[in-house]
Amino acid sequence: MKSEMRYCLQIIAVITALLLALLSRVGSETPAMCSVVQGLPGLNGRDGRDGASGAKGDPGSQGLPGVPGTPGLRGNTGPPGKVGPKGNQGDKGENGIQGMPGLKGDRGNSGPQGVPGPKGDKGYSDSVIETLRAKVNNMEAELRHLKLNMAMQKKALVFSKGTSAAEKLYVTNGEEATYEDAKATCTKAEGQLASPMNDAENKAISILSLQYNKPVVLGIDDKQNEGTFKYLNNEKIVFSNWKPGEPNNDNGVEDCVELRTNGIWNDMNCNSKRLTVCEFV
Ligand SMILES: [Ca+2]
Ligand SMILES: [Ca+2]
Repeated sequence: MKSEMRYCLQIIAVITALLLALLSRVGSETPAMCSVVQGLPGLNGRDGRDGASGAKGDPGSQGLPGVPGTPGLRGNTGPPGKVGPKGNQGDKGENGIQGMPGLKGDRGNSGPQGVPGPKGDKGYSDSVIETLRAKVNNMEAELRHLKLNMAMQKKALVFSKGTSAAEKLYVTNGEEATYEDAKATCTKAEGQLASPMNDAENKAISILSLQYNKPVVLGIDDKQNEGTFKYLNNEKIVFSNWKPGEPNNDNGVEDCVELRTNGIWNDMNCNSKRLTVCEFV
C-alpha cells in the first residue's frame, strides 16, 4: 500500500515540475533563445494522511439458499407413557382341541353282598343218576354204530357210482341238464351242484366225468359280474383249473363252467346240458 502511495507522489512531483516550467515560458513576451535543461526529479515526499471514511455501501443481494443439513442423531428413548384405559371385552374364541383321556382311576371298593337267590330244585338221587348214565352210554353206542353204518354206505355208494374227496361225497344220476336244472336237482336231493375247492375235489369229480364220458356242469358262474366267478354261496372261487385261453366268454354268453373228462375247465353257455354231479357233506 505504501509503495503505491509513494509512486503516486512521485507522479505528482513530476507533473508539478512540468507545470512550473510551462508557466515560466508563458510569462516571457519574447521567447528566449536559450536552451532549457530539464532538472532532475525531486525526492519523494512523505506519506499523506489517511483520507475521510467513504459513504456506507448499498446492502448486498440475498445469497442462494444453503444445502439442507444432515439429520441429527436419534434422541434417547423417552420414559414409559401412562397406562391406557381398559379395552372392550373380545368375542368368544372357538373351542379348543379335546384333551387326552385322563389316567385310569383306582379300582373301586367291593359292593354290598347281593340278595340270596331262590332255593334250588331238589337234586337227583343216586339211582336216577345211574339210570341217566346208562342211557347216555347206550346213545353213544348207537352213535358209533350209525357212524360205522354211514361209512359203509358211503363206501358202497362210491363203489357203485360215486366218488369222494375228504368229507365230500360226489354222486351223479347219470343225466345231463342245464346249469339251473342241475342246480335244482341237487338242491332237491339236499345236496348242491359239485363245486370243487381244491385239486383233490376236482379229481374226484373228473373221475365221474371220465366214467360217464361226459363233461360235468359245476356249481360256479360269473353271471353277477363278468369275469368274476363265484360259488353258489356268492363267494369268489378259491380254486380253478382253466384250459389255457379260458375263460373267454365266447360270444359274450359264457357264464357257466364245465369240467371236462381230463379235469380241465371251460366257461360255456349256461343253456348247454352237461352231466349232473351233486356233492354231499
Ligand atoms: Ca362270462
Ligand atoms: Ca369258453
